[in-house]
Amino acid sequence: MIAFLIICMIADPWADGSPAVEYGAGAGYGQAYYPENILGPPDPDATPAAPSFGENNLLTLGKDGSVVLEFINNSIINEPGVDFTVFENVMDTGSGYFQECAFVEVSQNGSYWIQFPWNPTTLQGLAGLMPTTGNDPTNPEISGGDQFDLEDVGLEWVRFVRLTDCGDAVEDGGLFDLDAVVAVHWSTGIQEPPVDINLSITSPFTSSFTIRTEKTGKLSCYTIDGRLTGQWQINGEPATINASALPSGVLFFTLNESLLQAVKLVK
Ligand SMILES: [Ca+2]
Ligand SMILES: [Ca+2]
Ligand SMILES: [Ca+2]
Ligand SMILES: [Ca+2]
Repeated sequence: MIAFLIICMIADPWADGSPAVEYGAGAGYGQAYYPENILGPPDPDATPAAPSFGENNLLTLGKDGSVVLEFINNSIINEPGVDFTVFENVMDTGSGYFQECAFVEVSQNGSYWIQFPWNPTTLQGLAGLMPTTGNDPTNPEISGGDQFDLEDVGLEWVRFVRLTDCGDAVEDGGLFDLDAVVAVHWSTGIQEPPVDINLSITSPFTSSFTIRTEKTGKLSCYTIDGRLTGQWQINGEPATINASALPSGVLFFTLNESLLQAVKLVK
């Protein structure tokens, strides 16, 4: 009971650590303040017309650069609606938003990642689209920022979020500057990953994926509504599997007792 109370006292909705960063071309801004400048709440002084700009609040990832945030004293959990929000220093110029975008992935164990699907026309599903309001960052109705629902990737909880600068994949304003990632729905219970880390599938994939495992068995693929869409015999060696017949979106794979998820992108 005492341990439970202590955990409740120290737990918070903010990201708690950053176990990995890879800078790309043009990075540098904010590195002297990393990781503190991307942990905790977003810049409380940010507004849409005057967004955050200090190096003590922002980290520029650089072209194709990436950073991992870890939630240590809390997990982000899936409840109805938005489960976490990413804050960048998006500016409302009066005639539109100045946007610098990043891909968003989530993970339960920090080694197996699922990317949020995104729309190349509207850019919905990326981070770096919506300004920070300066209001309560844990309330998605008033916080601004880019909001994500774990329902969209079929996960009930995650402890890691990875942001990757979109580089040349998206026509945006330039380089993504991360301010913060904040849990909206969260739990103090630290959950152990159910995924067997000796089994992995490349995600996202388009026409084929690679499965790596030391096990043998029947690999089955299901859609999010439970429809069986493919089966393959696995012999314990890394294998590239033709996935052109699989539908796009979130897919579930089972091999013996292990359950994995992966995302097939629209071709
Ligand atoms: Ca936390
Ligand atoms: Ca949700
Ligand atoms: Ca920016
Ligand atoms: Ca910050």
